[in-house]
Amino acid sequence: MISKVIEVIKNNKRFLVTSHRNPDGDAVGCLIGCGRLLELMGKEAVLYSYSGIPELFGFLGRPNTLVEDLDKEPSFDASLVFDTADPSLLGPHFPEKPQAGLRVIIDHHLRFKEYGDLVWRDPDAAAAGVMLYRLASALGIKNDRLLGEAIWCAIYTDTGGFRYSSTNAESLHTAGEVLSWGVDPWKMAISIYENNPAGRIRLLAKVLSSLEISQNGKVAMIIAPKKLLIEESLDHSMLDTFINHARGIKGVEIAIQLSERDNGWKASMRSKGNIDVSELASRHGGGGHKNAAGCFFKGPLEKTKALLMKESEKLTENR
Ligand SMILES: [Mn+2]
Repeated sequence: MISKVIEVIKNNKRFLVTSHRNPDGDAVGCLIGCGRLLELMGKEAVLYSYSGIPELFGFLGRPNTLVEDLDKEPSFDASLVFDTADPSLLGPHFPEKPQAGLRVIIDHHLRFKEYGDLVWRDPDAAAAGVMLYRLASALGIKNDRLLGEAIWCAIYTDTGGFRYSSTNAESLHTAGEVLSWGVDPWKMAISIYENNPAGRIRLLAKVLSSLEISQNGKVAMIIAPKKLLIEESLDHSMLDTFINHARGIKGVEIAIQLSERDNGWKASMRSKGNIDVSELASRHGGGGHKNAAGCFFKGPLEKTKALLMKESEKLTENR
């Protein structure tokens, strides 16, 4: 499939590049990295992220090709959509044909809702950023620090700093390659993991104080009510990775974080080893990867908690 994506890039001029809403490091890395890749090839790229780019990733730069509104944009030859397994995650304003042109989906999720005109999927890729690197290699683009930083950010965050089960030979090899383009790994680490607003650490303390562990000791749950974010004037992206503390408990095999949204609770799930939380998430209309998945609940907190505790405990016992 990569050959078809390469053909589309080579044979066209004007592209829309986008990724999922509430973008993580992989999504932002792909957005900015692909924009840079196209620029280096002399193509025209417009970058769009429905919910903007979190401040955390400001160190990657803010390309002037990033737009907030697609309404007035002339048509595109093709849209390159990264890291998005479900079209609803593109936000309500994502253009339909013909404005969007050929819709090309580049994704690495295990569970995928069929959409797009050309789909290149590889669940073995540790990050969509690895697939972006494959594209760059195939197109002969290398030795660019800005592209390298974006790819590094994508892989580094999606593997949790090369710790998650998705870490493999290719992701490490790719990271090694982009380091040789001038990426400074310490600068990246500081920017991503050691650059927290103080309020985020207070928020972490409050969220962790909600910790509950199941009877069998294998499921840990933490809760992030909206008011805690409001107190610290922080957005939801600041909750990212809190769940790893819950998963990091000895004996815990599944960690769940419930974070309050306007009309319900977003459940993030993380697992250790062979437990597939994407299966659990997909039962409730969500999706993700084997060890990292999510879904949404409209119901009240207590009911959602009880249901998820029960279902997760069952998952840990059925093995
Ligand atoms: Mn990803």
